[in-house]
Amino acid sequence: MIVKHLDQIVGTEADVDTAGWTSRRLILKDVGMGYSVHDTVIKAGAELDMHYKNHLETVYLTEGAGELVDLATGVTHQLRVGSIYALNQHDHHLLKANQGSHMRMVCVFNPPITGNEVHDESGAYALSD
Ligand code: 9YT
Repeated sequence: MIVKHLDQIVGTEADVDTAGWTSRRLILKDVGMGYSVHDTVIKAGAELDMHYKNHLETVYLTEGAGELVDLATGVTHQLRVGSIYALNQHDHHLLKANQGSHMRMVCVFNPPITGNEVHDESGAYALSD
């Protein structure tokens, strides 16, 4: 059994900070669950163009509000606390946190990420092997 607290992640190499987001990687590939789980904060006003070609991702919003644009269709979805989305088709998308409001989200990746991935120029994470 694995039991941890966010406090044990903050400030370690599993706490990854970028210009638009901070991701605290709680459960990673090394523990063998088959997925990774992250507590992620999208910074207020950030706009992120992402395309996880190598991963499936589900995201559950626990704080804040924003928008999710499906870049294949142009459809915009409003996000608020309790919204969940699943990128079941490796969907190319734009995630926007409202001005003045961060978004805090639980993110689950399949396959799991290893820990310190950041987006490449296409908005993807590389596969670990
Ligand atoms: C929702 C999303 O994809 N945000 C970017 C960071 C990523 N989810 C992560 O690694 O936690």
